[in-house]
Amino acid sequence: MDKKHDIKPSEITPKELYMNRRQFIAGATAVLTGLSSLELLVPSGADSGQRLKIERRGQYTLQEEQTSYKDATNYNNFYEFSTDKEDVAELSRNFRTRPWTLAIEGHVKKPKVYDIDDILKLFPLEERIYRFRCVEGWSMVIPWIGFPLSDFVKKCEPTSKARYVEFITLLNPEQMPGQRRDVLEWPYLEGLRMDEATHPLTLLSLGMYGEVLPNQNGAPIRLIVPWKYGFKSIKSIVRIRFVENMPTSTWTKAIPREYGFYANVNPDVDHPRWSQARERRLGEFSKRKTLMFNGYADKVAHLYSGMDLNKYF
Ligand SMILES: Nc1nc2c(c(=O)[nH]1)N[C@H]1C(S)=C(S)[C@@H](COP(=O)(O)O)O[C@H]1N2
Ligand SMILES: [Mo]
Repeated sequence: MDKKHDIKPSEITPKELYMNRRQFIAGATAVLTGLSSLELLVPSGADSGQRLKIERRGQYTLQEEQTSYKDATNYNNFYEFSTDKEDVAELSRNFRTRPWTLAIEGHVKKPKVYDIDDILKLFPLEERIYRFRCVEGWSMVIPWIGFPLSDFVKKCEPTSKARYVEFITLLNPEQMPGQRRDVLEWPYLEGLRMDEATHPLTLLSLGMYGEVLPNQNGAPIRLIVPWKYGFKSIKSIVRIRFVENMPTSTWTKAIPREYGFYANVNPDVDHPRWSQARERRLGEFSKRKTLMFNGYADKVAHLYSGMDLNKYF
């Protein structure tokens, strides 16, 4: 076991509960004093379907046919709720996404615990239509709403020691029934190299199809890295940590020979148990060819020049 990166549930739960309680008190105080805030407009986060305001023109957005909202919201990998993709929507229906905080930690000059509604006010949102490819062989085209992670990274002022960024999902077995089982090690973890994290394609997403993220798609805030397999796009993030050494990722730790840290979409490097050459778009019958870096090679291939992609898969 990799001790350094092994976060025990006991290290996280009490603090998370503490933060949530504090946020709850802050919200209640706002109600009593008649302060209006976005938080009051979005009371419990159970308000699925709330429209999000798009404030600037989306970069790198595709002109490709979008996956239907129904398919995108009823076929989900989110093991915190279920390993059955068709059960996640129902099991996450009452997931509470308010109050919600996102902690920035590690090698930064500006560590801080942000309230999700303050994040919504701080960063102008844009819509970006991206391809999304799961390592299992299905794909989608989704109109995400969010902002570049690089905007947030800049605000945190990472020091020269920050070479990687680690992302951590909420740990809350009471709300997330899948976390009561040992199917994966909880909380779900992911990581990116600093240049990947600050690449302009990399998003923090808070919505899709014009609305706040449905719970099953990773509400209230998730990562989107469109040139990598879907498991890198970690959902329901509560913590972002700037670190010196390559962090682990849940899937890499679970099965290292099948899921590497990089996880770049690559039709030429097969998964040990299946080919990655083709994919099925949700809603389509026949398969299509998988594109190198999921079609984003012209924008990201340089990040990996000189690297053996068979070794660093
Ligand atoms: N916390 C967390 N994030 C996660 C997962 C998960 O199980 N838990 N599944 C990943 C995988 S394998 C995929 S393909 C995408 C699915 O995202 P979607 O449901 O929005 O299509 O989420 C990724 N992020
Ligand atoms: Mo996936």
